[in-house]
Amino acid sequence: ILKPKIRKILGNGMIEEAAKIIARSRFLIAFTGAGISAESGIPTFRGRNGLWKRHRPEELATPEAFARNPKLVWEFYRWRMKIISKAKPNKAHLVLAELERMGILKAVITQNVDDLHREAGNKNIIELHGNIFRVKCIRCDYRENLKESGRLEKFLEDEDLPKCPKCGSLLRPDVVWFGEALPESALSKAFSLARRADVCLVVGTSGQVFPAAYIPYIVKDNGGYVIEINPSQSGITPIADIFIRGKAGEVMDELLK
Ligand code: BV8
Ligand code: ZN
Repeated sequence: ILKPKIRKILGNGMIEEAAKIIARSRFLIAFTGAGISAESGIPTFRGRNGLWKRHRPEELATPEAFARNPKLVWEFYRWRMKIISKAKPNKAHLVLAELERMGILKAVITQNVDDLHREAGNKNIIELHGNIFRVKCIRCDYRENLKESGRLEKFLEDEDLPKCPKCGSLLRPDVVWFGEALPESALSKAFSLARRADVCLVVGTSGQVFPAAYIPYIVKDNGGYVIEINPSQSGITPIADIFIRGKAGEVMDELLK
């Protein structure tokens, strides 16, 4: 792994440094994970009280799990959809929207399925793992964004297995499960953005899920800077030029000051 150019100085000595690098950047991208939504009240996956502590991902976020027990998988996703539909973007999301409005942030590449970057006002968003408010048919090409179609409320009250209005087959969450390929167009767009970026702001990811976690490595391999914000070290920290130990909402509030 390429040795970071700047010594990692923990704490907020780095916030000014990071703010300068972001302000001077030519092509800034953000790469976000569940941690950026933690302060919006959405549980992360691998943290202390993360989702995968209480549930086993192999039982809930794989095609085999859905084939074996669609009812259990839909219970899990409806439960998450209820929490996420009540969640609001936090300061970290809002700062990314502001950076895009200022013309500094070119794109947000997110692993999150919670739609909070869109709610915060970002326009150029790449959703590598899909979107929890979208459902798709397991058989035909039917897809529906329940938020846009206004059917979300009713869908969440329902306890039955949702059926495709076109062909009657089962509907599934339009998210990427383990063992499934990421959407080709999203992945290739994300990789080309990462190759163009001179700075990548990595927020709230443990950096353990691939191929998404390659994004900061690609920026690094192309001579770009990696700035990471996370309360604890992650799989990305070894290649971060700047590691700011802290919560996304709090640190990013400082970034814009
Ligand atoms: C693929 C679904 C191939 C949607 C998710 C062995 C066996 C099987 C598979 C593999 C294997 N080894 C590698 C693999 C591949 C596998 C993988 O990477 N597994 C890992 C776990 C080892 N990847 C896949 O299966 C991918 N597909 O490879 O397909 C293929 C190719 C071609 C053709 C066919 C097949 C698919 C990966 C996508 C899986 N889907 N979720 C959903 O239900 O949400 S994964 C899940 O993890 C989420 O999508 C999430 O986005 C993603 C990454 O997690 P993070 O976002 O990083 O969240 P995490 O909880 O881990 O970390 C939170 C961080 O926030 C922590 O660092 C914490 O410190 C920090 N934090 C906490 N509070 C705050 C904070 N930060 C800032 N502020 C705070 N306040
Ligand atoms: Zn169908």
